[in-house]
Amino acid sequence: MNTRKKSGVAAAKREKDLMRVQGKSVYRPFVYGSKAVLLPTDTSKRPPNTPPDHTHQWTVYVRGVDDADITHWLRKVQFKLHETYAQSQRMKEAPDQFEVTETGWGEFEIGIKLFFPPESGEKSQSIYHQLKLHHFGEDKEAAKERGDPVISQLYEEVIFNEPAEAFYEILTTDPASNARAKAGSKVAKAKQIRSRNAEIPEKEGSYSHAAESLEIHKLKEAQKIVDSLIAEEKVKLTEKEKELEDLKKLET
Ligand code: SLL
Repeated sequence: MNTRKKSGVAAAKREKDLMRVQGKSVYRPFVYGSKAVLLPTDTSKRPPNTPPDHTHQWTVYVRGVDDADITHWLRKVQFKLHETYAQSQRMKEAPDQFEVTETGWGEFEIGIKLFFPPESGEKSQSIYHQLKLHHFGEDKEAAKERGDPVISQLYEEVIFNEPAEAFYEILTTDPASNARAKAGSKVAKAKQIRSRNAEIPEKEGSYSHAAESLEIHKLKEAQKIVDSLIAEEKVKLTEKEKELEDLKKLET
């Protein structure tokens, strides 16, 4: 009897937890991509048992912006490699880093499946990353010359529309980082604020407010050009309309 009552209470709690927070959308930013370096040809300097035809070592990853902790909303990541790799599906679960390091010779598309905490009630989401081993873009010759690693990284955001109550709690409070912050670590506190905040970081950085302001400035400039083009077209249209009027008058 008692157990039935208890399970009834638990079921009611589960139901409440899965209720959705109406009208709220929570955005969580992250970066994903790959970094590749050339392997030395000297076998003594290569990682042990590297097949002779492998030319590069690479890492594919999913991370928080500026390495912010994202494990409260991202629980597991599955990387689907090319079938030439043994066990091509690699599941990475926190506290492991969400990354896979391999050696190889070719570029291919990597499937990345994001898994959210069970209490979120959210389905997994898939994204795709094109592994890059060779330099690309404008600076590619110079980058190759310098022997830079080949980095291909993208910024992305997961949107949780009307998240489940329990998940909304998790998204907006983090007991682990709260505890660290309480323990007096300034870094932990700063990290907590950064990772808890759906906003773009204030500081300098590729996804900062400074970068955002620049982007807004560029968009405003572009808007001005578009506005002036529209104004020109309007003038032309008025002229054409007048011409048409005149022609009509001539006809009658
Ligand atoms: C290509 N379509 O032809 C691609 C396939 C496959 C990459 C790339 C190593 C596999 C192994 C590897 O680099 N596979 O361990 O043998 O470029």
